[in-house]
Amino acid sequence: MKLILAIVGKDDANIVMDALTEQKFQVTKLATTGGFLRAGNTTLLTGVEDGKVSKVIDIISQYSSKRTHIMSGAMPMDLDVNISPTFEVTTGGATIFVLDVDQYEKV
Ligand code: 2BA
Repeated sequence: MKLILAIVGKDDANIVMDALTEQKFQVTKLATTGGFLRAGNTTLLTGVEDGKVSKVIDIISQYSSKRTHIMSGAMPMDLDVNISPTFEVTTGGATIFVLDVDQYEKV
């Protein structure tokens, strides 16, 4: 079994969850915050059999859009780049981690 941990944009979270639950995958939604932009995003947890991982990734990819954020002020980290009053950061579609699950119990 695998645990799929997907970080998606807040605006995409519900449609991704709907698509996963429609296909009978169980999902848990966590409200999270990105360390770079310090903006809210959503982390979805889905536990699935190994053979269904690619199906879940396909669904998440299909409903996660790329977004460009225009940020103003100083860069949030001390980066070796030209500083301008505004800068663009692109996020998404989704950042996906697939982890091995040693044990899965419902008691
Ligand atoms: P944030 O950390 O707020 O990052 C937002 C976007 O800023 C990233 O989009 C990336 O385009 C950019 N970015 C992040 N760190 C950067 C840096 N040091 N220098 C320049 N640009 C940087 P995504 O890659 O799509 O990531 C979206 C969110 O997914 C991230 O929000 C973070 O919450 C999570 N994430 C992405 N990769 C991760 C990782 N390896 N480990 C943990 N969380 C991750």
